[in-house]
Amino acid sequence: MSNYSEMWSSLGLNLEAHDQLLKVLPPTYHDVYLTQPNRPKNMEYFDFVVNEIHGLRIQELQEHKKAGGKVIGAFCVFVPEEIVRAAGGICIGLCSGIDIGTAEAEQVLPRNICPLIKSFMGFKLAKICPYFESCDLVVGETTCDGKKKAFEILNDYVPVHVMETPQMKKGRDRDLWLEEVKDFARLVEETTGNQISAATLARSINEVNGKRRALRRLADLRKCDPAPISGKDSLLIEQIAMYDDVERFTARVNQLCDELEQRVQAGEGVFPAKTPRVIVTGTPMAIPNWKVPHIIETSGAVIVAEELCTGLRYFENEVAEDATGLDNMLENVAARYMGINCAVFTPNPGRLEKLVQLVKEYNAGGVIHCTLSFCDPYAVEANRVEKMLKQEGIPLLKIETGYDQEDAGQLKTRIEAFVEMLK
Ligand code: BJ8
Repeated sequence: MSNYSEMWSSLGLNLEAHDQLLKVLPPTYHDVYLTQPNRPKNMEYFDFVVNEIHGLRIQELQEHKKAGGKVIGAFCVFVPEEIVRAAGGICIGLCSGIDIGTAEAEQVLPRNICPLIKSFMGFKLAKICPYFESCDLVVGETTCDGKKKAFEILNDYVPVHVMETPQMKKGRDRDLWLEEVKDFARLVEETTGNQISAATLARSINEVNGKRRALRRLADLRKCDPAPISGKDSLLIEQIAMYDDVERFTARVNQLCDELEQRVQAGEGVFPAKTPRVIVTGTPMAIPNWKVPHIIETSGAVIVAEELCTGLRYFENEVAEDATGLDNMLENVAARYMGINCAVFTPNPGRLEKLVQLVKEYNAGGVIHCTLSFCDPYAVEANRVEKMLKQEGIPLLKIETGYDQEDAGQLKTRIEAFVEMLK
């Protein structure tokens, strides 16, 4: 990475702590990613993006801000990116997947809280995330209790707007969500100083749908046996989707898919044909949380799909593009997001049905349910998942883990035994 020290200090980062973070990433990335055999050539772009994770993209955000643009950060896939883009802003995902800034986070949060929440709080309090420091506004949501209450604290350090995400999917919940989306559009207009018009929103919907279509194309290619790309590489792409430039990212994913199509035609894959195929489901795996996928794919299985928010939940539904007026477009935007099957909804049958459907479509032998420690919605919903998969005769392994590596050996033993059973 070139020397970005001046930019990082102008953002007010704690350079010493930030250096520590940047030292951890390259060796981990090397071991997890660069040692994989038969990687598609077009993964080079995504390697480059990770290599420049706190460099070039941050520079782009700063240039955007210098030209009068605004940056809006989000913690959940419920925040409608198309609205931010329609007002000329850039929307970036802020969820963090690494144990850092823990001491700072524990000054304001209980010790026993989901690591994802602790991580984003730690990133802000320890001043080590240039994405966070680039934000003019951050957007939280009332999904789980931990996040909801943490946003009150986060608001002491950065302006936070909280969207009320419903807990059910009845008519009145949908009405509430539509109002939230409209309020958000007004707030984005105020923040950016730009009005959202039917034309800008239509273009933005189309661009973000384009990103979703490219990711779906990639997902569809993973239905083939042998799998033309690893689950780890696919997860990485899904993580990068949250913060890279939309049009460039879409073009690169499509370019990768062209290569993967050729691989499929030639019968080439990253693992031999008939390698046990698994689907991962549960809490999101924010960058750089690659622990469980790495263990799975070094234990004799290939991950063929992620029923995660860093996965299918992020791109499986599109915003309908049939509306003409602004109001109808906002209705379409709101409706698309209500299709996300997060475990904070009760009941949440869509997620269970989807999982069964995915196992068939992707010809998977089993499911690995992965919950972050102290995440009640997913840990409790694991019971419903287990019941449904049992009825369908689909093998399931349930895992609960955090961001540390302490349980890596134990997880490997359990995952190897599960994969052996699938064989
Ligand atoms: S739509 S999954 S991104 S809320 S892991 S913080 S739920 S205690 S992240 Fe999520 Fe939106 Fe739902 Fe997706 Fe709480 Fe659980 Fe932590 Fe979680």
